[in-house]
Amino acid sequence: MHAWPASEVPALPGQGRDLRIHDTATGAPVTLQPGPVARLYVCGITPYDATHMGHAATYNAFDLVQRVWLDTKRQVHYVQNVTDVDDPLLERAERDGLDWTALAEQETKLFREDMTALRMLPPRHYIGAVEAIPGIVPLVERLRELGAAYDLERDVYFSVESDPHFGEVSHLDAAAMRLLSAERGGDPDRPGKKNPLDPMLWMAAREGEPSWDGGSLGRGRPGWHIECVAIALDHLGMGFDVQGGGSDLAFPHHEMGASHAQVLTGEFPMAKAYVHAGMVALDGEKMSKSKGNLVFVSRLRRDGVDPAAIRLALHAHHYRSDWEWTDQVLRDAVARLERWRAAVSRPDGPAAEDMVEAVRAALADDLNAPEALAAVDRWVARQEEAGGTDGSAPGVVSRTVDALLGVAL
Ligand code: 5CA
Ligand code: ZN
Repeated sequence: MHAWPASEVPALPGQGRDLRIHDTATGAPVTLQPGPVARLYVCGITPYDATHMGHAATYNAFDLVQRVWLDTKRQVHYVQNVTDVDDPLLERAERDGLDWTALAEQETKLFREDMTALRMLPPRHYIGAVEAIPGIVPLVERLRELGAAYDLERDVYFSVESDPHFGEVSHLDAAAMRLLSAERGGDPDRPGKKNPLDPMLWMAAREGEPSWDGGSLGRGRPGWHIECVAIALDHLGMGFDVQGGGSDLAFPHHEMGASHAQVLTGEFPMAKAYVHAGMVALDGEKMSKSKGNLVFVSRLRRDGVDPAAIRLALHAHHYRSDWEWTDQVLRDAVARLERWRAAVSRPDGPAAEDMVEAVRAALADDLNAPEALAAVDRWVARQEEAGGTDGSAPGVVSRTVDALLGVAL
């Protein structure tokens, strides 16, 4: 599928810094030193509803990852999927009397518009689950040959015990895994499984549901984790730099994906860092399509909110924290945007080199966007109080905010 258009990323004076980022698997920060091409996989949406602020916050975190890398003059090879066939999508289409493909297409289109408005850098490869099926089938067949997969009725399951590293992404105990597996698309209580946690790789065709030719697997559709693995291995290969998503994906999704990939290739690890964004809540509960407590990016845009203010609202929270969306968060961001725009629209100002370095340092240190905002705020305050004579400073500030924070002033 096609992605969305890229906005320009201006080059900045001086030297970018290597990204140090918290890795869920080691529970510690790691300094990533990608080659000339950094490799990033971020899990995409399941397109059955519009982009909400939780999605936007997660994609914002990984947009910052790219911007820090681009500032070090690396290229970024970024891959994202669209889970355009899965239970929740089929269920929503059924509930609303819609054709599931039309629903997926419509919501993916809106996601692209939202991402473009927010100036999120697009993936180089944007791949739907459906288009990935021809690549998924041989992987499942291979796992079967390796004895890492087994059939149950006509479905095919992955055996978590086939990966000696299983559990090393999320570090949860068996009881917690079982609970999360039941909550997040697994079926731990299905009789006949070797281990209750074993996830489905291939679901045999069900009456009234879409299915595809699966070669020796028979007709059916892919499981969720193998979808992302097939796409990541196809476009990035093993040992890529960052596997990203919200914290609700650490288990089972990223744990299972890592195990699939590690067993398939015999290599370890799948990714050098597993990076997870915190959950955005509304009225005290995680924003989620299934609960319906949502603030949509498109709704705010329709109400006339400047997408740049939405970005600033996202940056005001550290990506790893769980936080609550409120009207005040947005009001603060709107006010900040206005002040920043006024400050950079003057023809000169106080020198900005320190600010560039402070923004760089903040982002390179586990994407500390709130600290980056504070550094810009300090320059803006100096501009408001005393001004300055440096004719290049306003331009340097606006290019820094554009290149590193994705905000066009
Ligand atoms: N298609 C799968 C990934 S392969 C999926 O999880 N789709 S999703 O539409 O449910 O979520 C898309 C991304 O948004 C995921 O990274 C998820 O972790 C993140 N996300 C979902 N809800 C929130 C939330 N309330 N706060 C922060 N991030 C969220
Ligand atoms: Zn995924």
